[in-house]
Amino acid sequence: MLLRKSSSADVPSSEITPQHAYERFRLDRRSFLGGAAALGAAAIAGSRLKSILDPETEAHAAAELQTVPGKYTTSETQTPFNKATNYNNFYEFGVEKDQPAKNAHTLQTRPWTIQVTGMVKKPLTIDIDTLLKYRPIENRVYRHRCVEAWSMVIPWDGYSLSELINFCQPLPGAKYVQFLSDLNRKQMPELPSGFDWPYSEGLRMDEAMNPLTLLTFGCYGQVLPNQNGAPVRVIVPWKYGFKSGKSIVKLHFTNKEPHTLWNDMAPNEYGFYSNVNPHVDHPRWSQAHERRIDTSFIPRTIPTQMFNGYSGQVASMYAGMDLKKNY
Ligand SMILES: Nc1nc2c(c(=O)[nH]1)N[C@H]1C(S)=C(S)[C@@H](COP(=O)(O)O)O[C@H]1N2
Ligand SMILES: [Mo]
Repeated sequence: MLLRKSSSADVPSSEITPQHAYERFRLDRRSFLGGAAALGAAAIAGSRLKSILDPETEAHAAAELQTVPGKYTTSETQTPFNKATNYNNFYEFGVEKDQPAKNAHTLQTRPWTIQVTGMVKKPLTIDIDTLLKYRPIENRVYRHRCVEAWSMVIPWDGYSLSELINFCQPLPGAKYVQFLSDLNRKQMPELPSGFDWPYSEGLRMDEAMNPLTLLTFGCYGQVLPNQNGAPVRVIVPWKYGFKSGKSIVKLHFTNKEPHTLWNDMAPNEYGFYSNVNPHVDHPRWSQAHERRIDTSFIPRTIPTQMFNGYSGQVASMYAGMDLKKNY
């Protein structure tokens, strides 16, 4: 609806790109945010002018999201956009780190709906553009720690997943939520065999409701690049990156621990919890340190923090649990 491919007269045909559709979308978001609208008009004029003067900014400016500053933001040096969008795990588009950036352009992110099923009072199918407008989009800079012992610092844009969960009203018996990613073999010509697609992940209900858990639509103030999980993904910053499913099409509420792709593949290596924990090593490598991918030419090796540095927000959820057993 908002992202109609327009051939409207105000845009020269040479410039009809999805970016212009995004610009229209950005205007719509601004009207949703009401109070921010007045500020917005000047900003748009400014960014238009900038993109005319500097074609380099065009691609970036076009997919901008209107965001408000978020909580839980780290001030650590951010990973540059180019690194965060060219070094990815998104196996549906190839298993090498540089493949998603090359291949994920085939993913079509409109129209896109998210289904909410299982143990909820209000099962629903919701359009991505409705979801985008449901709450103001916050910018939150999170540490992002892959189980492969590298990490980034990424400014994500979204709102707490709890906002959507509250809307759906889980039944008292719902103890877990499963996240299913899109599976479209036509749009995923590199889909590797040997995996139980679609990608699936899950959280315990209290983890899903934790305010840190982010329903994520963008990064760096822009809509998510496809390789980062467009148009919507989950970010669970105190867990290893694989818990943060990309390109989500379904949330399923259940009373038992859902199956997850990596846990099915290698249960001794990838537990259901997968909290970042420097004291619990992966069977094949240490988790005590990580390679921080940021502005330095060669990634620095730094100590890994318990719960990726989010103990204050999450440790109480695991009180009394043996985290060596529940890895
Ligand atoms: N659908 C899907 N989601 C996924 C993955 C994947 O292969 N497919 N990889 C996971 C892993 S291992 C990590 S580390 C993060 C990477 O997110 P990023 O590429 O945006 O940094 O996405 C996670 N979500
Ligand atoms: Mo990962």
